[in-house]
Amino acid sequence: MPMREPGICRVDVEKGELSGASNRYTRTMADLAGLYADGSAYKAVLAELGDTVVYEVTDFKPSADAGDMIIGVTRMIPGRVGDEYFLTRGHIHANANRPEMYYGEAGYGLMLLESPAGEIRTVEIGPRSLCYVPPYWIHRSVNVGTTELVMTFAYPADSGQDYDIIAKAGGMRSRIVDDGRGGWKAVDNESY
Ligand code: S6P
Ligand code: ZN
Repeated sequence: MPMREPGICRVDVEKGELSGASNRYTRTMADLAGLYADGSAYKAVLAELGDTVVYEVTDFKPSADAGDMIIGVTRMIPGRVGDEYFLTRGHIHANANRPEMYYGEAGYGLMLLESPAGEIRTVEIGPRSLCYVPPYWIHRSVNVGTTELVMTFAYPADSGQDYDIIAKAGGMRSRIVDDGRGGWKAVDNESY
């Protein structure tokens, strides 16, 4: 393992980004086609949002070596498509036995997790809470609040992401929707 220089990256909670990040990627609603249950609501939100960034990831990746680590920030705007809260694409790590942690910086969200055996878990993430994503679990972030959700994350640098696992299954087993009282509830995904 080569030696590397120590470093510091500042989490800019206001901007929802990692200052000095080496990578940035963004997702607009157009990039999220097919993820939401309500197709006509999706078209309406797509027209309304245009090129607005729905979520953005900034990270620092020192290397892709096993034993190294990627650290970064995910920022997601609040909103719903029909009754379904805004979400990330979601994935399992390509090296599936790699874990991850998420730390809530601002806003209220949850991590929707699904195990290989089909178990579903929802872990609420608010400021100063730390979510553990165990190895082998598919994970997707959902903004169930009314403000931007900002989370710091860290995971092994050789994890990789497999997005097809969700696409091939017709989504995850559950969807996170408005419960009619300003909160959220998990319901079965009928396309699964
Ligand atoms: C990567 C880690 C996060 C997500 C980010 C966006 O393993 O879980 O950096 O990439 O929250 O989600 P997604 O599902 O679009 O990659
Ligand atoms: Zn991940």
